[in-house]
Amino acid sequence: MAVLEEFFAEVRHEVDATLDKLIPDARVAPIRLHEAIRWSVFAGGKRIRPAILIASGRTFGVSTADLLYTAAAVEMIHTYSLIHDDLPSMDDDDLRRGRATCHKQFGEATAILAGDALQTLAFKALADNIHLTAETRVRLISLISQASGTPNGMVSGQQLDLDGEGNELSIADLEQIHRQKTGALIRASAIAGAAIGNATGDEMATIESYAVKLGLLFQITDDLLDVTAATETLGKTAGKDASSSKATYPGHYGVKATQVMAAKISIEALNDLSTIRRDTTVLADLTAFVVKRKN
Ligand code: GRG
Repeated sequence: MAVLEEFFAEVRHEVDATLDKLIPDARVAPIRLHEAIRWSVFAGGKRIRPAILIASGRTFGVSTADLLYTAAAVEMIHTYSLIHDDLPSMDDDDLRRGRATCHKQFGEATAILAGDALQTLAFKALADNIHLTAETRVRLISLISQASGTPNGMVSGQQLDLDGEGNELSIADLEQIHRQKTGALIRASAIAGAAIGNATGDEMATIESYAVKLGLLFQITDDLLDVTAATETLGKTAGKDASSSKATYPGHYGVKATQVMAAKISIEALNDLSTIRRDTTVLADLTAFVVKRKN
């Protein structure tokens, strides 16, 4: 895992430098908006989606430099979704990434605009990425807009989640919500790296199969952490799922059975990777990281 720690440190350094370049400086008007965006982006997120994208791209021989704009775009979309998810009209949360949520710090209207602006900055970064051909840029814009929008993307998953609150959901309903709300952007991150690396059709299908499992695993561990970890470790409010009557894996199966399920899915994800004739060590280590993560 020392190798993975080094990898994460490198991803954090490179992706944060790219984000810093792509996001207007806090001294540029309107200052309040740019301060709000930077408050949420540079609050110490794990950068797991950029890490997946970069690990996938490197698996197919792409240099980090050619992956950074896409990795930063995915992180900007993710951060916008966190800002909007925390709003009073959605999850109504006060704490995110270990600090006050964007609307608590800057007010609701500015938080909405910060999320909106992050989304458009993300698509600008994809369109303006001179490291890639025009054809690849358009392919990525299509992939990432589908993953973050509707139907079957993050926004539709969020709507299904809101609709399901307080209702008895089947495990199939729960999986559909997670596949869209959390899984779609993780899947797109892995596929984007492989697409930039011109992976073959078979390789793309395998990466997709792996990434769908990784996304599910990420959500299952998120549900487990909500029950088992403390607010200080998570940097967001623990126990939120139960207090807002959310359907979760531990709520449905119990903690022990959910842990067994996570171990089984991670083995299946690793099996997918073992069929690719490339060095997939970092992607495999990332799978283990998702299972063992503490926040
Ligand atoms: C508002 C359109 C819209 C979508 C919101 C991301 C999301 C969809 C909701 C967040 C609610 C939530 C806790 C989902 C569970 C999984 C998840 C996305 C956790 C947060 O992602 P991490 O752990 O966060 O990667 P960091 O802060 O490390 O980047």
